[in-house]
Amino acid sequence: MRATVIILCSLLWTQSVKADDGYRLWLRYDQLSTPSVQQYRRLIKSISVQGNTETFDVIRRELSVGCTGLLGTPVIVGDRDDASVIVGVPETSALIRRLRWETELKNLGPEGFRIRTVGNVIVIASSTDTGALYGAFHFLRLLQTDQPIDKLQIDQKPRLKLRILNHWDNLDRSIERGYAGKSLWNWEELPKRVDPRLSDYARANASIGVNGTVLNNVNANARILTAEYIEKVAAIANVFRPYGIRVYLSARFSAPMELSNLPTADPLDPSVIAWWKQKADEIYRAIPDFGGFIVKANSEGQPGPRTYNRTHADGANMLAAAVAPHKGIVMWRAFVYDMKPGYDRAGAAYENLQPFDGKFAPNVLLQVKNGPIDFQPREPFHPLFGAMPRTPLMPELQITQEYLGFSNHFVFLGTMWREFLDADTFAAGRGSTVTKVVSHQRLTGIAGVANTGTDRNWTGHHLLQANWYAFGRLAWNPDISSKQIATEWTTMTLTHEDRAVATIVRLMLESHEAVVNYMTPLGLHHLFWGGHHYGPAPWWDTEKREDWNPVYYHKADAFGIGFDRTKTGSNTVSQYHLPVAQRFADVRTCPEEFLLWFHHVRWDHRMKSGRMLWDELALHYQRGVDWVRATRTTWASLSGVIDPERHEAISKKLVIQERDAVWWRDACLLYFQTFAKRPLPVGVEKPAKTLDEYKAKALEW
Ligand code: GCV
Repeated sequence: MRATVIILCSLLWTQSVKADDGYRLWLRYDQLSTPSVQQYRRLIKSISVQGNTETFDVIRRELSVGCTGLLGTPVIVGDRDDASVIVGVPETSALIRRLRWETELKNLGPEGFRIRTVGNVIVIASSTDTGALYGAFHFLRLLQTDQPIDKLQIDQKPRLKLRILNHWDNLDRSIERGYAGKSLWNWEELPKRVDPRLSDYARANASIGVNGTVLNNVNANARILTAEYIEKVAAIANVFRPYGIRVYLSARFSAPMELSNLPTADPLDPSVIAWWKQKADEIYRAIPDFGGFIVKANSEGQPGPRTYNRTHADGANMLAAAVAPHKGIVMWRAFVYDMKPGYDRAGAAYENLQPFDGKFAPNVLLQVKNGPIDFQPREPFHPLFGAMPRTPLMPELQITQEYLGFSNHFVFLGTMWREFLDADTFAAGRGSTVTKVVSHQRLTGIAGVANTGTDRNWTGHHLLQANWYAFGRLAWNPDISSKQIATEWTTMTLTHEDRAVATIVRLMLESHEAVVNYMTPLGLHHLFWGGHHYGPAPWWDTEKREDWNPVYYHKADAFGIGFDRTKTGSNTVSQYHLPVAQRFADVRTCPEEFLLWFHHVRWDHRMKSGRMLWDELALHYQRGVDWVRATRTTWASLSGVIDPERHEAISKKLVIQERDAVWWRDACLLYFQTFAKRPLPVGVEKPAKTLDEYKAKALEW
């Protein structure tokens, strides 16, 4: 008897750890071996998807593949009324009509859904087929994460309306700040051939509630707006539509000049206004549900309304008027930092845009990066959040890891985004968190700069799929905990083994702090090698703009280190509401993780630990390295629980991460030591190379 059990167990084991290339992401529907599968088999005998749109076809396929795979028994999927799971909308399902849920479904909105146990039947209902699709994915997630399904009482709707991935993809298929291969959009082959992978991309997004994709880089090429490319974009839109995903484009502000030889791109010029209107009409003829435009204007060399002495609001509103008749929107980026020399870049976007609060058209959102500089490993929240109550603000997060070790370093970004969303702006008193600010506007949304590419595993590093997943889950519900996201993702993607799940989740939750420790602890920022932003170069001072140089940000000198943003410095701390501004401005109350962001502090400043700043800084760097080493050991102990292919690929990445963490620690400490002129404290390892060696050659990825 015992022998049989063991043989059975090991059979299941081998099955669950067979090689996997990661392509299936979190949508792996391998047979479950958890106790709950008995209940699932009992309650899911047949499924009826009641509706005849392409989206209902997607639901049918997904539930069929998903349930058959997970349960390990064929599940009949049809449209009969006597099925054990029924999916539909009131118009298509007699059963759902009989339940009289019209009011509730209406309140849940077009993307919301209800999942209820009604007698012996599980009903997945919505007022639209897209909502039903989200419900179907939610239901599958319940099975994938071993949740009971006998008494279901679920009502859900997304908290943010626009949940959009921004692809910084160029037309030659390179990706700006992309580290997972080439662009998924094969412009040369389109529209004739559409890569089947695009449906898988759309499917993955739909499973986490992402409902929009900006196809091209915000550093935009005007060609995307030509008839030739609109046809290609339309072909992609056709693939995405059944999955509830709209396409959006980055619009180059000077396109009328580049494509039609207009003498100007002045947003108040009638010929320019007419050009954009015609362009919008042309796009909507090809793509009736086109989402709208995103614009990077007057930033890092991009054209914009300022060139013509017009305001950002003039530029945004002109485009907004062109798409408004089609219900399109404009996402105007707040990443604007051209200011007079000597100005603090962290305050520039606020200076440029806050005065225009209330001046933007109703279909414009201002897209604001989470922090005031540029996707650093840790930044305080952007002061524009809470400062523009009459303008919809849309956070922009960076899923791709431009400043976080590309696709080499394991860092779960859910915790970083949680920190940002939970930050209290005090805009309307205590509790005015970023989540609250951005979810209580007339138009709501969130954007994430994608980390996907043509790599077989999509994101270049298996564990970084979790960041794509986390973005979608937070966009759907910005209050969901990092632990929940990490647990869901791990269980769906890597293993169902409880202890292993707990271990991996712990590592995920610790990972961001660790990376901050070995890159930019205590509020340091932008210490990166110029251009590629991979390794450290705190000594860098040769960029043409002052604020592209690390020395501008850390300001290390014989006295101390850090950027004084208080009254004695740039005073951009005053852009925050009270009491946040006060708390950040006082060196005694400023959270230590932001100390050097807001203050220039003496090397021997006494920290909360009782240590002096220099020692504390050095120990943070060491702590980061120690974490990566410990993680390598922990990861090694998980071999056998995770399939060998992914286990080994992740192990290899951790080797690189350790090399890099050591490099970061040594390069930064050796350099800062030239100012601090103090020995490394006990517990910090001696650097492997000299400072000159670190300066001579960039860290390679
Ligand atoms: C798309 C940073 C990046 C740029 C990026 C820019 C932006 O500066 O380094 O690659 O350009 O942000 O967000 O527009």
